[in-house]
Amino acid sequence: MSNSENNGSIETQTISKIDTPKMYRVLLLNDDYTPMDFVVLVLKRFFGKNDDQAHQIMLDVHKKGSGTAGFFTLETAEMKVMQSNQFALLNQHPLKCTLEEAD
Ligand code: TYC
Repeated sequence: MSNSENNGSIETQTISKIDTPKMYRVLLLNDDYTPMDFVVLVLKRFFGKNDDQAHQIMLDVHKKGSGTAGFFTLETAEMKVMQSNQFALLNQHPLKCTLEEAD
């Protein structure tokens, strides 16, 4: 039953599991060798960040060891991880991207 067809006055707030797919956090991991500008480029190219956002996230990862590039459904998260890791490999940087289930 949808929220609006409960033939009554009280609007229920039931949201089915089908409507709320699990979300996944895509993480960037720090390392000592990948140039900062390359990390910024990855965030802009694959995660749709602007220059300021990308710099902020990169610095956060640099200081804390890891940081969030974005939240996506599993298919999209897996694709972003693959693209980022492949791009890093191609450019011979050790940058690693991974994903985890978000809560
Ligand atoms: N720590 C790297 C450096 O000092 C920069 C860096 C930031 C690398 C974020 C990876 O995910 C990363 N050049």
